[in-house]
Amino acid sequence: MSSTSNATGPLALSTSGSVATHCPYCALQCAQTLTPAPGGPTPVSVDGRAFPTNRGGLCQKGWTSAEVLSVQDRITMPQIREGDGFREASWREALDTIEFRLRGIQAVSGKDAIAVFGGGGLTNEKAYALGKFARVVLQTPYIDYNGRFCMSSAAAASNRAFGVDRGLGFPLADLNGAGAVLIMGSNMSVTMPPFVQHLSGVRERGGLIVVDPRKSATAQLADGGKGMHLQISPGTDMVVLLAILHVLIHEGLVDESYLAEHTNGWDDVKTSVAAWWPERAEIECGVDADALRQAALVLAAASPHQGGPGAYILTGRGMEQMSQGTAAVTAAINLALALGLPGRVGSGFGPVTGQGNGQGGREHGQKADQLPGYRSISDPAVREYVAGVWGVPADHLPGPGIPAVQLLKKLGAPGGPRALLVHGSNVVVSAPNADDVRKALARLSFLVVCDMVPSETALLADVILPVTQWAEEDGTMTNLEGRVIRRRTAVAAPGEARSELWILNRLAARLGYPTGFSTDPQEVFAELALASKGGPADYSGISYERLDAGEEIFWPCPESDGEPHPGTPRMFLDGFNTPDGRARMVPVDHHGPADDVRPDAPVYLITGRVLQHYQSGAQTRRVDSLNAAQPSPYVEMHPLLAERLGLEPGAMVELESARGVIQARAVVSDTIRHDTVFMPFHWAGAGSANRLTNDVTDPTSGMPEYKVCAVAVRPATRIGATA
Ligand SMILES: Nc1nc2c(c(=O)[nH]1)N[C@H]1C(S)=C(S)[C@@H](COP(=O)(O)OP(=O)(O)OC[C@H]3O[C@@H](n4cnc5c(=O)[nH]c(N)nc54)[C@H](O)[C@@H]3O)O[C@H]1N2
Ligand SMILES: Nc1nc2c(c(=O)[nH]1)N[C@H]1C(S)=C(S)[C@@H](COP(=O)(O)OP(=O)(O)OC[C@H]3O[C@@H](n4cnc5c(=O)[nH]c(N)nc54)[C@H](O)[C@@H]3O)O[C@H]1N2
Ligand code: SF4
Ligand SMILES: [Mo]
Repeated sequence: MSSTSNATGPLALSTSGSVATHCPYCALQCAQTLTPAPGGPTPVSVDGRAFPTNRGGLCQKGWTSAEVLSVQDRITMPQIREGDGFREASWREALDTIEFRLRGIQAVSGKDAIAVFGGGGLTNEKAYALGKFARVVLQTPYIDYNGRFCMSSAAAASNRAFGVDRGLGFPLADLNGAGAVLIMGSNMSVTMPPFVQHLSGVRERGGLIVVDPRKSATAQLADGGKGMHLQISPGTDMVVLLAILHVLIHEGLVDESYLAEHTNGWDDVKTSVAAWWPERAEIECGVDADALRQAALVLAAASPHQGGPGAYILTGRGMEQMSQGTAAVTAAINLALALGLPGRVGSGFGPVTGQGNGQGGREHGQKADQLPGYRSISDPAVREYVAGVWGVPADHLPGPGIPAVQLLKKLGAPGGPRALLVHGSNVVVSAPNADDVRKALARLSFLVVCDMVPSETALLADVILPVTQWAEEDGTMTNLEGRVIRRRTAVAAPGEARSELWILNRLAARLGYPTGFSTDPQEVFAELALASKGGPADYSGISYERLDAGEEIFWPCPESDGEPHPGTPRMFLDGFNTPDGRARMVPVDHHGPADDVRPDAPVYLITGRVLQHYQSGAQTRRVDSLNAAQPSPYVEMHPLLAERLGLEPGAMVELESARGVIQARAVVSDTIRHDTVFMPFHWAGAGSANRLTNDVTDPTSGMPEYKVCAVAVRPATRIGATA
């Protein structure tokens, strides 16, 4: 069989065959130009391309992204398990096997016995096709995806407050004019380096406020009079937000007329923060009461109702990946509303979306309770409409499933799914309480993983299917601003790697749906646009023609009879997406981490990222230069803690939580609090951070509490000693 053919050809920009596309990794989706380089060290060469978000810049991962196309262990043929290893198989044999096993499991255990796990890195087209495949072909409620680990708390809070969730409600470049930007637990200097250009204006004005238990690279941007760093105790962001709102009320600095005109629920919120005076907050969050007051004054002075140039509140995973994540984001929204920021040009609120298509991934139906267009699978009218687009009766569609962590726990358990199809996630490294996840996968009767590389999760599969990756496929992605962008083919995929659209088409045909699953991304997009029509995430006015003509389109962009709808760069200028057009303010209170420090686990563990590695590391650990810069897992700790433990920098340290034990190298740095250690989660094996993390979840969003748990810390050689 020859290499895969992508249905839509590349958009050649020049005679050299260069192609305009975007980076495979994060939600900034930096613009790249790829030039085929036959015979070169990588199949294409990569250049940054001028674009409003990255302005030509790329980070180290972006510059080296082409190396992943031709890594030595790239999967180029289907693989079928044989004993402890795999043997190569033809597509026919692999698909025969999958059909036979899925049919057998369904016959014995019913439709609910098959589950699907998707990813926020999939194109809009693939995410849509996967959601449709689960509901129409497998008829299983059990589909969810890794966006649950990422954006679910921000999404739940935004949906509740505004009636819609689009990450940033404004173009990134708007940040340049702000007088104040409050960043709650995002480290974009490391996680999206080109983003930082848009903070230069606010830094010049001295208005950058970064809340992080570490003096992260982003917190350091506030040094030298550029702003403030509030070095909170882990898990106490909400306290900071409640105290700032308390100060604003006390000082008469809230935007009363905006609140009266555009919100409901303000009185209850006002009452709820009455008890959060700064001195009380200081005890909880460890930030000086005066610094909290100062932060409130900086934000107020920049806000439009005080005649300021504008203010923004941005949230990241540092605040959201908590068992109270939805409430914390709600507190941030309440503060933004009290300052009159959302829906005003030059001000705003927004979570910083993480994965390449973390936005589109949550709009087109991979989420357990959602159909395309960001609509509820429980809404009879929505079911009727989407089922109509899909050519099935509404009662053919299953009901809502369960969130990712709960789904992983249920795998192979009595009455739980017996088979799992994974598309775009490496859960044994990235899911919380990873040792339990590994056990759950082992309980399955049948595991299929689609991937480009043998990830740790793929290595546990019964069948691995080789897929195309970014430079080898056409599609669309939706970036952190809600801007829909084109991914374009620059090179053919190696061997027999196939697009997931083709795989889903073939499986659908075998399982009884010979039509309805197009392999052409442009056709899939047109269907997705139709399926989204009328929903909050309305793409019905967007087409490949418009995108390829160079139009900048942000959703919602409904279909229109007359002039094409221009899209919506700035949200809420005409009111919120609620029935009465007002934002809903909901009082929230702080309860702190579920797994709090105690005598046998006296140190907080917080987790996050380094510049060179992406997520579970499946891609970036295969790139030599990235690996050379960040070769192995580490534990960052304060010199005082290291001294107390008798640890030299570079020594091996052991961490133990209620869930597991890991060992990694100690990195000693005074940028972290004394009572806290930090670990990146990009590695598998003995230093895998998620063997320690807590799989408790937020009751509203299902978001796990990745960002904080309690650990004992000891030198790796001295078993039993604790800090
Ligand atoms: N290099 C790189 N870039 C990436 C990714 C990657 O894996 N690697 N992944 C992408 C994805 S999917 C995502 S979601 C984004 C994530 O982007 P970020 O949210 O910027 O990343 P994190 O490093 O997970 O967390 C940010 C910060 O939260 C801090 N933190 C820990 N606990 C707390 C707390 O209790 N409160 C507060 N306020 N802060 C806390 C950490 O110290 C860290 O500096 O990055 C995207 N970009
Ligand atoms: N402790 C801790 N854990 C965390 C976090 C944290 O901050 N702390 N952050 C969480 C967050 S925000 C996220 S987003 C998750 C992410 O963690 P994962 O869900 O594991 O994400 P990736 O590592 O990006 O895994 C993507 C996999 O899909 C493959 N892949 C890429 N593109 C495609 C495609 O188009 N099709 C298919 N089939 N495969 C593809 C890649 O090779 C890789 O193996 O990690 C979470 N885990
Ligand atoms: S910031 Fe994100 S999108 Fe930009 S080059 Fe780096 S990984 Fe790619
Ligand atoms: Mo993420």
